[in-house]
Amino acid sequence: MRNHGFVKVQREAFKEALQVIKPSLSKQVGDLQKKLMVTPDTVHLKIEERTNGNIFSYTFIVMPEPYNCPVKEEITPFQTAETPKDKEEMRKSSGHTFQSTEKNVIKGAQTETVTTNLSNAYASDLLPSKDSKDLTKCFLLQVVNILLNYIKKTFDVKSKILDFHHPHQLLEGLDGLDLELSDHPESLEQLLVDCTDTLKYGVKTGHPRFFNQLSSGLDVVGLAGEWLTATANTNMFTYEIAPVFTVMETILLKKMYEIIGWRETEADGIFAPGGSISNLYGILVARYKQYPEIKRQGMTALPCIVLFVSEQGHYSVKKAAAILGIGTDNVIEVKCDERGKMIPAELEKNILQAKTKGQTPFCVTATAGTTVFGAFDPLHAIADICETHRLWMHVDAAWGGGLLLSRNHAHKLSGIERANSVTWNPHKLMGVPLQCSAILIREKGLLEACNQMRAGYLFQPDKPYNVDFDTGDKTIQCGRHVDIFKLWLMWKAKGTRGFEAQINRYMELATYFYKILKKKDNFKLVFDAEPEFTNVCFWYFPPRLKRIPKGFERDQELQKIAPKIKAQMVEEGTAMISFQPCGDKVNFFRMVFSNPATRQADVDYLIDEIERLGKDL
Ligand code: ABU
Repeated sequence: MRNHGFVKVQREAFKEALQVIKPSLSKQVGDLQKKLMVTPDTVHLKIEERTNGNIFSYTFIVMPEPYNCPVKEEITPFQTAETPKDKEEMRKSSGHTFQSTEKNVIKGAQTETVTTNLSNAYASDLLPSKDSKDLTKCFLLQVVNILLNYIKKTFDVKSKILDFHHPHQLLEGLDGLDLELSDHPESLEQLLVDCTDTLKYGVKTGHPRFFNQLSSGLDVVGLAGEWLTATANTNMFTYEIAPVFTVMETILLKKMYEIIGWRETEADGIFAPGGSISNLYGILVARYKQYPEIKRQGMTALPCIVLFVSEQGHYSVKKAAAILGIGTDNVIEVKCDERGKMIPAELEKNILQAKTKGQTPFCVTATAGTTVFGAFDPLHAIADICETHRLWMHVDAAWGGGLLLSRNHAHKLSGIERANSVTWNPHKLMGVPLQCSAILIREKGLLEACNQMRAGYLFQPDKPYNVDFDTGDKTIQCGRHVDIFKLWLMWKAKGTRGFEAQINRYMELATYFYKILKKKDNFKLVFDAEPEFTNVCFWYFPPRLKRIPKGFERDQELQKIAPKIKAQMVEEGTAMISFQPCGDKVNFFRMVFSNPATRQADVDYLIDEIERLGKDL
């Protein structure tokens, strides 16, 4: 019999478990051998009875927060298997022993408490297996219960963001969590334990004090959308198999063109797997527009083409150049001002220099919301230069695109309407569950012309519907995940104004944070001016460092401060914030607001926490 990491249980926990088990059974419990496994989310009680050489085992999963719907309880004795071979034999001979009745549901004062036995049931006993509706329901409700407990903890500011372990510890296996795969099936009970433990050792990215990434938060409606999407389990390449989702995509793309300021009849787009791939699309289409022969003849047909991005632009632009055979040497980095914005005069200078060298400029990638500083490039000035030199203008608004929904702040992206293509990730500022990223192209037809391969088995022109909705041949993929439904559902739930309110609040929090730091003499802002976006970059100076004069020696020490504070923060699981060096600036923290659960009190907490962890460094 597999040991799931049972622990000796505390008296209180055992009593708690017994309370939810049938009273008649709990009377007998004293005569039996008992084992309890307690995880933060469940209490597993395993009882073994040895009679005439047979071992009977009863396993109960007692959920502390039971789901509120009728599920069955079944306690079915079964002979335990000692080895994987026994287990397989037993499985073959018994079929599933789970039998359900509507009786014996134990009701607490407020909610219904459910126990069920899944230790002897397997995935093959679930639907579509015959007579398995009840078991399937029971299993899935248990999963939902595990997820609900996790969601509740996520929003509980007192719960740890993570229970940090090193990779080798996860590889070796932790108490109750064994990541190795076996040749034999595990019970549904074990799968539930695995689900619980997977979440236990993960990171709660929706926790109010998770500030580590641009994408954070846990939107419950978005989550519901993701569940539905997984249930539908279809593919976006044709209307034929994703009729509702492909039409939803068209509707959302239209909304995004309108928000950017494009006419729907002209524009085109697709949802892609992340901002980097969306940027890849922008550059791919830019090159195709200028050199359609690339599709058949490849790079040998082209001159030495070059593109431009600011030194604060996203690294995916270089990645795209490498993938597309352009080469990273042919990505020219344009200097930024002290706020991290591309300097238009530098762009112009770089374009002229490239031409003098015999290179052929074809594209400029401007950034609306840089990853570290949250800077917005001056889009009108860049558009003017692109027009003068006939260059494709791509705007990477993966991070900043959401700001277009705020009437107070949309002006920071003024000029985006002049772009030829735009990357916009609703999974960042808009808080849509990962992943959800769009590439939007101002000229209709280019995406398809560039990527179309006309696979006869998918894109038959003689289908009984408007095949314009078979969007799959516009993409560089074949199979495409449905990323649209969660965004559509969230938009329904919030309305455009709901997104706006959420985003305005992030901006207010960023200003609040900035103002506090400005008053504190042990913190120093990387930029003195008010934040333009939700990024606020800063250093923390422990008292010891304040005594060292500004210069190389102090920088060497300062470089170590943010990593040390972060490591301790992660170890204790109290908060998460990212840090990085940038150019000549040694490691500094990047605070960022995109988490709807964050309140002012969490911002205050973070400052206190950095001081607590850093004061003696
Ligand atoms: N550019 C991808 C996201 C980076 C971040 O979350 O910090």
